[in-house]
Amino acid sequence: PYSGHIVSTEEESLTGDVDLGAATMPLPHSDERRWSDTSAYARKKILQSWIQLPNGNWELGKILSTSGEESLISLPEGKVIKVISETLVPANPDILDGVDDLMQLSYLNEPSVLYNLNYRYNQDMIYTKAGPVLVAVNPFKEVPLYGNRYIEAYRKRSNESPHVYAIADTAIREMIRDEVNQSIIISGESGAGKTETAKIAMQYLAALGGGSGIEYEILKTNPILEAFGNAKTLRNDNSSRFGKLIEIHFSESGKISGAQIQTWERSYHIFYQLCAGASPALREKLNLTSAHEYKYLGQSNCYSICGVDDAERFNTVKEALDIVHVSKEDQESVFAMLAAVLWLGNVSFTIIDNENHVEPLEDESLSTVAKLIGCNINELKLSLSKRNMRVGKDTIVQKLTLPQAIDARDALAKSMYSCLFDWLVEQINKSLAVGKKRTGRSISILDIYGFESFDKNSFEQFCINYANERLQQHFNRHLFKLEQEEYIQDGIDWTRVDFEDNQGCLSLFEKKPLGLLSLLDEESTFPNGTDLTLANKLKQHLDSNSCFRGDRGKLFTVVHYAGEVTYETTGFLEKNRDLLHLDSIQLLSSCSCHLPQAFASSMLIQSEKPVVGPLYKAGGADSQRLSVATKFKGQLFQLMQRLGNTTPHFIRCIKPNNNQSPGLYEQGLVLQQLRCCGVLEVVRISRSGFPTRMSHQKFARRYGFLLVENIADKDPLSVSVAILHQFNILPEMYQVGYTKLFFRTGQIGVLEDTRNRTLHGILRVQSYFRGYQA
Ligand code: AD9
Ligand code: MG
Repeated sequence: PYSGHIVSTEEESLTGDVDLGAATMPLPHSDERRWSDTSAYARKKILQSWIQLPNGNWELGKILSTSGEESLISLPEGKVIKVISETLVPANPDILDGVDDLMQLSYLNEPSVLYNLNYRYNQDMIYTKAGPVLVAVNPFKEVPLYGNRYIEAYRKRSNESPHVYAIADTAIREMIRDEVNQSIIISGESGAGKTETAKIAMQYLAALGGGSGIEYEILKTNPILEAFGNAKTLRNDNSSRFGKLIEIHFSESGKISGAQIQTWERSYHIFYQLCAGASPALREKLNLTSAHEYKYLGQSNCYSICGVDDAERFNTVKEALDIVHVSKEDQESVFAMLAAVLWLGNVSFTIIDNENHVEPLEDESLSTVAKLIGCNINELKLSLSKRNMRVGKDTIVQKLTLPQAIDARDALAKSMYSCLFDWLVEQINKSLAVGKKRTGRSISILDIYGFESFDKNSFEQFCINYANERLQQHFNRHLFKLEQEEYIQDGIDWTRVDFEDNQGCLSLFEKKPLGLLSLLDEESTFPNGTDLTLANKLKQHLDSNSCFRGDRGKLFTVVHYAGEVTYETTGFLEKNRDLLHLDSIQLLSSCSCHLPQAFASSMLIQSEKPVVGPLYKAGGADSQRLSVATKFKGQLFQLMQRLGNTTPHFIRCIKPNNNQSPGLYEQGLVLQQLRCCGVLEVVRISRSGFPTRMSHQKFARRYGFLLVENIADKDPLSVSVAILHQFNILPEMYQVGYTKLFFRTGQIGVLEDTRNRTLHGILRVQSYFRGYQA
């Protein structure tokens, strides 16, 4: 029934050191992934093959026979089908089932990779290596892989299976050995397990570097940042709404001496926790009611998370705040700001004239906000109903319509919350500060949103994917460096190794003045700019770029390393302009409470000191502020600079299903993530060099007997070179190093064929004689 079904997959292959020791060895590494590329000999040896079912999933079949262009395959449930041999994808021998490094697979094609991860996942082996990268598949249940016994085993290196602990251990060792800072870069989709993985890594570092007590504080930053920075989303009950880099500092003796945290973007479990867990006295003071009463919290109609007790969590957060030395008074100010944000969301408006201008209703919400932030109620009213605009040297006052007033209200709430988050991180950093005695040694853990591609992609995906493009380049360059080191060490000419980089796509984003970011900023400054004029502008200037494609209307497509993503410009300009107005900043600075004042000054600093790039003048707005995209780019550059001075270790988290349920492994979903997080890219990169390596000795031993000329007494290098010549292997297909031979993919296949044919001949002759003797 599946006959003639053509499978289309990307090219891929395998790499690594080939060990061709015994005659019963597994098939050598080769890039044979299609039947047609498979040598005649290999075809005979391949007993199993992958068949793609109409639903896209791969199934393992036994090859019964092959005649002409068709093969008979038996499937597990006893069905026998006829398929076009072309569509078969070779499967690995059973002996390789569940290998702990994908590079050990003989056939490194997509179904084999998927199968291997699944095989391990079914046995709770959620970690697998892909060369230098650790792949972690989210178990969505507790797995018995953590805790002191495991930490001890990895510290002593008595357990060698892939693990986050092993990565953390390597980072510590390399930090001490090379005196170079390290980083652990964790990426993956929402809900894939990045934050959990980061915590597991921190746990290991704290266990090994602990002693001073500061490690305990560092671990306690997790519940605080999760309360203030995480929220329940459709895809993850505990989704981080911010990116986080935590830099853990070590003393000369390898003990933790402090830490620093950097974050980007933010949001909220804490609101629910506050509503559920505040003491009666605090409730009274903040005029708190239940979460149901707040408009900002009611938008999703979800007030609780299965298995989570918000009140209990609130106590955990308060304890953690004590531990990182946030004073009780400051804690109370923090809760007052939270309550103010909640009440602000309940402020409503009433129309005051026949031009639809509005002003806030003077009710409990408005008065509570004014009380909590310590401002005059009339000033609060003014700032939510009027806007001062500078036109040339004059200032004019504009009255707000309902949508404008709602925007102003929400922008104020959002920026207060984001300032609060930043302020909190600052307090934590003060508490964790290393002090003057900096040793310069650190391990940074980066927990950052992975590449995203949805049916509809907007400004958020645009920024996230741009960041991932940068991280991917960091990753590529690191792999390239590792490869290069090996080539140089063995004295071969590495300039002949071409690595395809993603620089093209990055330039599309960053080029000035004609790149995506510059054009976006330019259009954002035009008062008459719209989503459509932006789309047209991009198409007009970028259509000749091979990484860009203009589509109809507001759509455009970017060719990312992980695949094409089509973006829709709807909302781009608005999201890129920073909506907060000077009036709101002035309001905050007039408050009598210290937190709002601190917020106002940090907002002013932000708008006056550009990190990177030109100042952005919002059309019609009143203060000079950086565009969101430019700020994002500046932060990204700072991040890359910090990572640039470290030895990176990569962990890729994979989400095996979208239901957050254990034991369910969806092939299509996993495959798409393997592509996005660059695991298949590792394979491609290794393949573009000389991925097959064999020592001169091994090569001479294995193929020496094929030589016509008898030079068996010569040294392995001469024998190897003689073999290469006799078989006319083209010079561009191999390189001779000091200790090893390096081959392009597939080259060993020819030699293997000849070797095996010859061996079979010898065996036949031998068995003939044995038969004769009997
Ligand atoms: V998001 O981009 O912040 O929305 P993350 O951070 O990738 O996302 P997170 O670490 O929060 O995902 O993991 C999601 C859930 O998966 C957790 O709440 C756990 O229930 C589950 N998980 C992840 N890793 C593990 C693990 N190693 N063991 C057990 C896990 N459960
Ligand atoms: Mg997270």
